[in-house]
Amino acid sequence: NSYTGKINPIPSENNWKLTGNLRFLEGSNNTSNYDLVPERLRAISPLDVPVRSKDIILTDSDFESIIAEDEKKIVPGLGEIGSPVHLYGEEAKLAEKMIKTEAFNVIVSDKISLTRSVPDSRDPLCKDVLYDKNLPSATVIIIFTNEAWSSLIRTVKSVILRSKEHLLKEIILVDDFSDREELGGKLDYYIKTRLPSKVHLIRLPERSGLIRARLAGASAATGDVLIFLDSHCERLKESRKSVLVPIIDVIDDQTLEYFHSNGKFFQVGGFTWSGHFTWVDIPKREIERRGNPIGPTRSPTMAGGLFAIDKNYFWEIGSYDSQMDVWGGENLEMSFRVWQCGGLLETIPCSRVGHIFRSFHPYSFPGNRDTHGINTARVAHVWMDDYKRLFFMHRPDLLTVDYGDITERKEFRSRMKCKDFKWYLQNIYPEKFILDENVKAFGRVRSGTLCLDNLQRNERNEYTLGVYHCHERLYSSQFFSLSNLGELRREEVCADVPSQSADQKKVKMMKCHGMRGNQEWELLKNGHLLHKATGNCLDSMGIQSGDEVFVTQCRGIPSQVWVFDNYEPN
Ligand code: LR7
Ligand code: MN
Repeated sequence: NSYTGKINPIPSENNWKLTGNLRFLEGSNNTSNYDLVPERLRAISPLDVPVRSKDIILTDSDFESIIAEDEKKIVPGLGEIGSPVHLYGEEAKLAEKMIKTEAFNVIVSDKISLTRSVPDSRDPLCKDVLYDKNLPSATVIIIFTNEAWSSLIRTVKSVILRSKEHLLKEIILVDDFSDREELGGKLDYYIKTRLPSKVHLIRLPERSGLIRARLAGASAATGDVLIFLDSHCERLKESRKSVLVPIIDVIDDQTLEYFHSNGKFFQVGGFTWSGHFTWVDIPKREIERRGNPIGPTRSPTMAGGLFAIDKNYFWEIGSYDSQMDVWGGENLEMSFRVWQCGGLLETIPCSRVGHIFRSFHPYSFPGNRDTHGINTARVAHVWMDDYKRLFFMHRPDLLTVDYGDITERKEFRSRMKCKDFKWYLQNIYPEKFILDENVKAFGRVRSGTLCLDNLQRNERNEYTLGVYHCHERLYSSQFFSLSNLGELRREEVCADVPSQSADQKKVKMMKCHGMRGNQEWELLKNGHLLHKATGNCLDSMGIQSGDEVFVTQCRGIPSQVWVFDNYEPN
């Protein structure tokens, strides 16, 4: 067996032997789906697997000694039941250095057993659930590009260890053109010698991005259900048109501690108008609808990485937008598409998957393109109808970007007679605040030459409301709405004057609670913004661009007059 760091594919007989596990692909017949897969990814036959030239020749015994070295690093007992691992001295320093390239602590990961135990983080009620014996079989698809060795192998082993043998048809690893040495020949060798024969590896012939990597995995799958990293098939049997996601537990990026809440609390997926996935509380109406705390819980969107879907339904419902690059956006695309085209997206509370949340991407973005932004522009154009105005208000730069051709996706949408985005907002996500609909006023809020402004604060934290020179155009930082509930608000945060706070007069922007109270304002005929609970008015007296506004006694003076760009008639 040979392997070099070179990634230039040279087909050879030799390589086919290396990846003998790929043989099953010959038998897979996804004829009806196949044309949905981009041409260059279709040719996933053993002979097309990239082959390495022979600069460095590693033999089986070389691999054996490399693997033995890995095993020596493992400290038995460390990290068991998901406990944290702390490093000291030189090792801690080295780890810190490596976190800068890996985005998580590989030194710790290397020390933890590849089959370590994790806590059972499920709601205790889950233990009493009886599952059907006969369930559809599953293909687990794990994609990666230049991932660290030990965490990758631990992922595979945890799937094998925690799945019912007869339900796990196969695991398909899709290598999105990694160029790390250890993911080359060593991985082939490891799979061949250390993992069950149902573990297969697909090598993509070029860097394809996670969307096309998943498509490649899906096109090779032979199981009934596709699982992108988890196994919860029982529900799929009842309802074929469901996309199911687990509760995602957090594995700490520094200590690899497996965190979990008390088993009962979890959130579902939302989105921001700037095109990002967010977590939101389960709406009251949904808690009532699902009845049982461990029942499938509808989610407006999903995080994207971990889900299960009926294989045929995956193709029927439009698989993925294969023109999306590298990373980002495909999760909202799939979420909107599934709901708008008649499917369901549900969280299965008894299903848990841990995930290492990294603070940056340890892999390259070819061309340094903002793939998240560009992919999301595609989502906006295809799925969001007029509501894309709100996305592009946040990202005017993307209005002119080349986002490629979307004809096929639009054709899919009309062929499938998918519902529009308004329907989605009204029926699937009625809690979502629409900045310029069903509000009393919206846009810039002007007092002289100054406008209310978030002053670029991080809106996840509380901040004090300020003003800035009015922009010529309406940008997100100056977009405020006066809602029908009387909130002076932005997408998630509301102007609040805390009744007990020490600096009574400042206005805090904090999470909207929807209960009026300290977040209720009234727009008076004279343009004053009256804070109902304190009876004071919003004032810009004596302040400059960049300063904070305040509330004070209402006095009919110009600094208390605020003019919105738009007022709703009524
Ligand atoms: O070009 C690439 N090719 C790849 O194969 C880029 C990435 N990848 C692989 C990568 O090696 C990894 O295995 O794709 C996988 C996901 O990449 P991450 O781990 O960098 O992504 P993430 O966890 O930061 O991002 C989340 O959002 C993404 C949007 O495109 C994807 O949907 C990810 O799968 C998704 N991850 C999750 O949903 C896990 C839970 C996180 C949350 C919330
Ligand atoms: Mn991830």
